[in-house]
Amino acid sequence: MDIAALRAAHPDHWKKATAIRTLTLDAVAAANSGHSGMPMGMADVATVLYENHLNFDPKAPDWPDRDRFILSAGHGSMLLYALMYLTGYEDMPLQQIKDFRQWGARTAGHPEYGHARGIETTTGPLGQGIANSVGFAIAEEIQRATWGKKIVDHFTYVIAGDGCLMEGVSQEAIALAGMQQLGHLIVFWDNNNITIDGTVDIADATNQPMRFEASGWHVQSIDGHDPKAIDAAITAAKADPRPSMIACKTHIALGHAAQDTSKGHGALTNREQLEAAKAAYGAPMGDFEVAEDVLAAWRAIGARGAATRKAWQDRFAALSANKQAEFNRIYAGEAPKRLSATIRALKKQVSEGAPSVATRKSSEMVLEVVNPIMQETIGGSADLTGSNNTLTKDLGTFHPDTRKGRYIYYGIREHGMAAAMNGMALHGGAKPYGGTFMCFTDYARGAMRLSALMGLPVTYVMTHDSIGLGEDGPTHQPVEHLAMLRATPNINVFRPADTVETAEAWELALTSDKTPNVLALTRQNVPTLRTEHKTRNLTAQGGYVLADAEGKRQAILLATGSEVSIAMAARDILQAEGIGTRVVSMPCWELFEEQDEAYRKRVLPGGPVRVAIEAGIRFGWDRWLYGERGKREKSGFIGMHGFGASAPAERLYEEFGITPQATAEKVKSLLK
Ligand SMILES: Cc1ncc(C[n+]2csc(CCOP(=O)(O)OP(=O)(O)O)c2C)c(N)n1
Ligand SMILES: [Mg+2]
Repeated sequence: MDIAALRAAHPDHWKKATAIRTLTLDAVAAANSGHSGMPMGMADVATVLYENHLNFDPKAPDWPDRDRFILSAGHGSMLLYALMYLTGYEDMPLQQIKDFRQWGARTAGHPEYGHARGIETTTGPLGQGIANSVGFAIAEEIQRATWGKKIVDHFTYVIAGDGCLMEGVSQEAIALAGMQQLGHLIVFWDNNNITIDGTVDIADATNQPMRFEASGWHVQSIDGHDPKAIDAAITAAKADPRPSMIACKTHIALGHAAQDTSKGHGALTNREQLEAAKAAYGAPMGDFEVAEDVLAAWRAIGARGAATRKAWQDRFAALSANKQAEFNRIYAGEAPKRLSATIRALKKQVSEGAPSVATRKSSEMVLEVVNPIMQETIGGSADLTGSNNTLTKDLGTFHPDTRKGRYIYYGIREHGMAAAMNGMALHGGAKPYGGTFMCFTDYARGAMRLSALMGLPVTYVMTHDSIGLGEDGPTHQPVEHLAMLRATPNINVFRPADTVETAEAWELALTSDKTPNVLALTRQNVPTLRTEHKTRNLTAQGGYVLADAEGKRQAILLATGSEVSIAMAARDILQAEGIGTRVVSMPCWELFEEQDEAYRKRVLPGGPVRVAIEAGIRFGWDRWLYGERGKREKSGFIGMHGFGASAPAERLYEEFGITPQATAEKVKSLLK
C-alpha cells in the first residue's frame, strides 16, 4: 500500500484514522499481547461510520434510540476501545487504554458487556456478534412498529471478519436476517484475506457477496481505505430496505511491516517496526500520543449526537405519562406488577384442578396468561413450535409484513436463535424466550454460554428433557445436558415437577435480570403434585420438602422434574413398610445453593439415607448426596449411566431402572 498516497488523498480523515492505529499499536505493545492488525485495517471504515453516520452520544451511552455498533471481530477490541476513548466515553479514559488487558481494567482482551458503558455486547467467540446483531435488529423492528418512528428508529452496524463469516452460526444469522428483511442491519465485512493460519484461501473459497445475495441481502464491494467510497456505501446501505453487507477490501496491519500477513493478525510489538509505521503515518511518535487537534476533531464527532438525543428526549417527553412509564419499565427490565398475581391465580386453579399434563404444556399455560400482560416477551422456536408449546394466541408472528408480531419462527437454527435472543436482551426493552429439544442445547451452547457470561435475562424453553421423550431414541434423549448446564456459571436451570412448579419457575425467569434461565420440560404427562395451594413461590428456594416422613425419618429422596412423582410413589412403598421417607423436590440447584445454611439443613438434615432420582447422568449429584451433611455409604443414585434407547417411555424407565420399586429397594439396601 502506498501510505503516502493515502495520507495525501484525505489528510484530515487520515489523521483521525491514524489515531486508532497508533493507539492500537501502543496498547498492544504495552500489554505485550493482543491483536493489532484488525483495528489498523478497519480504522478507515470505523472513522467514516462514527464521523458521518453513527447516531451516538458518549455522554448517554444507554440512550435507547442510539445506533448500535457491534464489533463481531472481537479480537480487534482495540478498535472499539480507541473509538470510545477518542469520542469521549466517560468509562474509557486514556488510562484504560494504557491498562489494556490488565487485571481490573475495562479494556479486557475482548470487549465485555458491562465492563464499560458503550460496549453493546461481549464478542470474541467468532460469529457471535453478527448473530447477536440479528436480535438487535429484530428488537428494533418490533419496537419501531409498536412505538412509532419518533421513538424507535435506529440502525445496527456490525464489523465482521473472515472468521465470523466462516463460523456456521453466521449462516444461520444471515439467512434469518435476509428472510426477515432487516433493513436496519448493516454489516461491514473486513475483507482482508487473512486469518491466523494464513491467507483465507487455504481454508475457504466462498464467494461471500454471492452468499449474502443468495439470502436476500443488499451487497456492495468497496475499497475499505477510501473514505468517500465508505461514506457512499453506508448511505446506500441505509436507504436500501434489505439488510446490507459492505465488503470492505482492506489491508490487515496497514502500513506496518507485517501488513497483509498472518503475523499482522496478532500482537505487533517490535519497537523499530512500530516506530517505522508511526513515521510512515506521519503520526506523533510518543506512546499513546494523539495530536491535540486530532483529539479535538474526534471529540467533536463525539459531541455531534447530543442534539439528536435531545430531540429524541423531547419527543419522548411528549408521550403520555403512562406510555413513558411503560417504555421505561420495559427498558429497566422490570416485570409488570400484575405478574405475581397472575402467576398465583394460575397456581391456585391448577392446584385445585390437579391436571396430569406434560410440563411443556404447563409452560404454555403460563405463557398464555403472561404474554398478554408483558409486551416485552418475544417468543420463538427453532422449528418445534408445536412440540415446545412456545406460541400463544395473542403473540402474532414477526414477519416483514407484520412487524408487531412477537413470535419468531427461527427455522432449524438453534445457535442462531440463542445468539439472536442475546441480541434482543442486549438491545433492551425485550424479554426473549425460545424453544428447542433439550438435547439440542449442544447446538445453541456457544451463545448460551455468552447469555451466562453477560448475565442476560434470556429464557431457554428446553422440552423433551429426558428418556421420557421415548421413541425418538438416544439421538434425541438428553442425558448429560443437565450436568453441562449446571456446570455453567450463572445459569438457573429449572426442572419443574408439575404445572405449579412450572408457573413458579416462569415467574422467576421473567423477574430475573442478570441470569439466563433454562426450563427443562417434559414431553410426557406428569401428575400435579402441589395440590395444596401456597401463595409463596417455593421454587424460589431451589429445593423444598414436598412430602415429609411419617414416623421416624429414615430416608430422604431428592428428585427433579418428572422423577419427583417417582419419588412420591417410592415414598408410598416405603411408608407402607414403616420406613419414614421425606421427598425433596429440587427444581433449581442454583437457587437452593443460595439459601442459608439453616434452611438447607432443615431440608437436608444429616442422618437419613439419601437417594437422588433423575433421568440423567449422576454427575453433580454427589454434592447433595455426600455433601450437605450426607454420607457416601448412605447414599445412592437412580438415573442414567449411559445413553438412552428407542422405545416407549414407560418401557425405558423400566429397563433403565428408574422406578418407584427400584428406588425403594435402593433405600432398603442402604438401610441395612
Ligand atoms: C469461535 C472461535 N474460534 C476461534 C477463535 C480464535 N481466533 C481468533 S481470531 C481468529 C482468526 C480470525 O480471522 P479474521 O476474522 O479474518 O480476523 P483477522 O485475522 O482478519 O483479524 C481465530 C481463529 C475465536 N476467537 N473464536
Ligand atoms: Mg481476516
